[in-house]
Amino acid sequence: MSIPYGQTRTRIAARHALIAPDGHVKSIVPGVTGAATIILINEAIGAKFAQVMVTFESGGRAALPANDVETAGYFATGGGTLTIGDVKEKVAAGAFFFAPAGEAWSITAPKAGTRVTLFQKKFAPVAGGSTPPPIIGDAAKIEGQPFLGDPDARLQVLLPDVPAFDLAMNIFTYQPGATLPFVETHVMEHGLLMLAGQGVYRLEDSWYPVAAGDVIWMAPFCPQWFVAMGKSPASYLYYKDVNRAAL
Ligand code: UGY
Ligand code: MN
Repeated sequence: MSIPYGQTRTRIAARHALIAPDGHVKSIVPGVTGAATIILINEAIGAKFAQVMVTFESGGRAALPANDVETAGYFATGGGTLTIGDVKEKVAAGAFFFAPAGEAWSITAPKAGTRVTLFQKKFAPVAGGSTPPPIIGDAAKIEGQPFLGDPDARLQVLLPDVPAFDLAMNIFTYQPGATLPFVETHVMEHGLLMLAGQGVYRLEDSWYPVAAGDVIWMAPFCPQWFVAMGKSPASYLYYKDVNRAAL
């Protein structure tokens, strides 16, 4: 669908944002070469994490150093070689990974057009707590569970939901007509990428038509609700900060 001249569906509000693909502008990011890198969400918008989309050319690579930042990633298309510390695997579309703070990681030999979404945050250690391990997995092998009892709204929890992890990365898939069961308002922040289908997202007091490729930022306490619409299931990948003390 072509966008009328001088218009966009993108909306940047104080406590939420809808970022439509027509407005993307590339950034040069140290460690990433041979790729189009779009910083979609970060501290500049008011978030406490970053959401970055990297689309590789053949011969591209991403090699990020060990520091206090942890990264969760998802391969929407393509594939390549993923290395986290001394763990190395060939991965394909649907692969996900977690690179803990303190581990260098890289994506090398990507197929041309490989698109990876990265969620990054500074790890919040807990005194006496353990540190999360590196993870490489395949979303196709993670069964979607009915969300609050609804078999038409299924949640795949990609990373272990244990106290060592201070972030979650999930995939939510809705049959047409399925909804979030109520308007959620919670302390956790979200970054979201629509992977497939379409629907309407409520963010605070605005309702937005959304479709595959759209990105959403929800600040803490942003009231949120979704209904899937159209003739095929809608699904989205999302980030959430979890498992840490209130103060
Ligand atoms: O995990 C969540 O908070 C999820 N139910 N939120 C959302 O899909 N907007
Ligand atoms: Mn939520």
